Amino acid sequence: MAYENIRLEQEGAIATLFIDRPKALNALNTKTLQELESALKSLPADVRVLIVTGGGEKAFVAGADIAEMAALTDAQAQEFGALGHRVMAALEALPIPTIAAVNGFALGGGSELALACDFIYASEKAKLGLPEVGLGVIPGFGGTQRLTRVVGRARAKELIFTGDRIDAAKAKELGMVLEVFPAEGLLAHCRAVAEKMLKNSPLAIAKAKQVIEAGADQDLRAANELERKAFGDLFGSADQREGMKAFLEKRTATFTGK
Ligand code: CO8
Repeated sequence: MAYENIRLEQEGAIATLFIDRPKALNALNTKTLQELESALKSLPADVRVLIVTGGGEKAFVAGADIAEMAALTDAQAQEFGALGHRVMAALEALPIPTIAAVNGFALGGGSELALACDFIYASEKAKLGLPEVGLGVIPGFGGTQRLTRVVGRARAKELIFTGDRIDAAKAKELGMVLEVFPAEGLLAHCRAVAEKMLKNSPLAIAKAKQVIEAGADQDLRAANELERKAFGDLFGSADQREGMKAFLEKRTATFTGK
């Protein structure tokens, strides 16, 4: 399907989703969010890792589109916020690993998009932040909640109340970003990590992701119960049989995700 503001490129089982509206630093307007929603819903079934990054040289995503938001009524803002939340939730719910490759500005909705991925790698040029209070609003695509779960309440409050723009090294120190790479090496590194994951059982990865996500909002006892059940459920799957058989036969496993 042809999109205007995003681009999906697939190489084997790895897809790279570019937010590609560089003239507005990839700002998320309604059309871009709708395209993202549609692309995430119709991701080809053979995609097993998704990398999300920004088109152009300068930005991952410089936020929600301020020009569009400036004119919204309360009701329209609720709708716009709901659309953004749906996109972030759809990304988070994908049963495959998602990696944000933050290649430049990731501000407001841009940081929120990155935080909805499983983890974030950044280029040395990246600048992250949640500057919404400087516009008289608050993060509206899940930032108050996802950032807090990653960096803790005090750091999240510090970042959100100051609106500070932080560099990749600082974001790594806070645990928002896992690793920092020279700009030209960022996507290659993401792909190398994706290749490693492709060697493992997609079914087991999907289960691990599901349990990590669902368990994060529960107490330890309930969360461990989710793990116990998911672990048991994997027995009898073709991937479990193949993974263990391959180990015993001292060969590389060939997983089918079944
Ligand atoms: N929205 C719309 N247009 C943008 C945005 C944006 N977020 N960011 C940049 N642009 C546009 C600029 O207006 C400019 O357009 P033009 O060339 O037509 O003037 C073009 O992109 C290039 O930008 P700059 O000239 O400003 O480039 P600089 O290198 O000078 O600065 C910055 C880069 C620092 C990234 C700067 O553009 C900036 O500060 N952008 C805004 C960052 C920001 O505040 N982001 C947060 C937005 S609020 C948000 O994301 C809320 C999310 C939840 C919404 C929930 C709604 C219910």
